[in-house]
Amino acid sequence: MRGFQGKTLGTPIGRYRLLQKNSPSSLLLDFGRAGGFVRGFLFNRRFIHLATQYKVGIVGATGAVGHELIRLFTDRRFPLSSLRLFASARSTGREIQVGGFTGTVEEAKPEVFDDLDVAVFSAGAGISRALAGEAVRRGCVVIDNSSAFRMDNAVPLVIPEINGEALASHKGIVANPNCSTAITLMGLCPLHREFGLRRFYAATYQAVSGTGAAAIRELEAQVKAHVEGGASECSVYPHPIAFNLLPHVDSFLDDGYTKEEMKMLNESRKILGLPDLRVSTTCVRVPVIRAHSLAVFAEFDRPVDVERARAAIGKFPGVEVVDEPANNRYPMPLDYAGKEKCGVGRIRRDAASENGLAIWIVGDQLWKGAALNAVQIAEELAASGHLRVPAGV
Ligand code: 2RA
Repeated sequence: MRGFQGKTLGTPIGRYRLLQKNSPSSLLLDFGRAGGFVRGFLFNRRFIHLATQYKVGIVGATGAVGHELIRLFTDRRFPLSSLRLFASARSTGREIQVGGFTGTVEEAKPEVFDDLDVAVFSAGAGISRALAGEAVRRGCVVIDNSSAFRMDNAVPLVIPEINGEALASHKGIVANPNCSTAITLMGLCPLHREFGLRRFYAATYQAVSGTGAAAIRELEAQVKAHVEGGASECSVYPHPIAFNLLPHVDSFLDDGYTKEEMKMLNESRKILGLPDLRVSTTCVRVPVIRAHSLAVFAEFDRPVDVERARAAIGKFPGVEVVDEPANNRYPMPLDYAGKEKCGVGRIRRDAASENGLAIWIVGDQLWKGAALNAVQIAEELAASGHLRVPAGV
């Protein structure tokens, strides 16, 4: 597909110029007609003329995910008639520049949604709970990156490559999964379709940018202090993160798991449509700037085969296999920062279970684990004609 990008191709029904592969079922392209090209989506093999351009808002535009949302909405040529940036009152008036885009931050308050078609929220569950309902009542579709609505039965929780069909039933809000879940399922879903997933165990290796910009600064300051022989100061994390590992992501629950670990269980069940799936995870924060990694041990209903596993992952959209142990080739976070695809390697039989596979998955948690997945949802909603609040909501 990449080879076609930007090229004009003649077909029996006309000429087209491919601009962007948005998701497995949707391409953004210009279709040649007498007198020029018209822009649209090719969605499930139907051409949808993009007469519409969308007024888009980003709530939480000052954060790390907010910046990536700006970059992706503009770079992926989403049909924008405007892109407005929102945050709390204390950031009002701040100028944000990302790539070739410059915008001024406005205060996120209910009235702003009157004039938006879609808003991506990435400002925490509290803001989402306070403003998402207001936005929908005012006719604005919400794609929510927080945990506020993920487990709400009325809200689809979507990874377009896996359960994009769930978007058709949205009632104004679509939830974006937690980063660790999204990256895990990009590697596990193809194996589930091949062998039938029964349970999985995982250990995560989560980059500090998953906590936010202050955590990146803390890691860098601690590394510098170590090199210069000074003392490490901790404010974001309870312990030093430089040269250390913290088996602690999000807060602890009464049963000893953390909230992050329970998200892996609950969100995986919902996205894969497997209510009885068994999941046990230990989530670990590591001194890596960007891209999460996971060691996953999965058990299946049917007998597994490593070559079939490799082939299934290799043809799944949004994932690539990097698995050449003899050449020291496997996915690593430094290679996946700012990359759309997730990488899977170290694919082998799990020596401790009957129908088990052990795999290693890496993905950019700011992209596939957050901003990219949200923009893909917006693209899929636009391409399928669902980027509007349904009547009667
Ligand atoms: C993290 N769960 O701590 C967050 C990002 N969504 O990495």
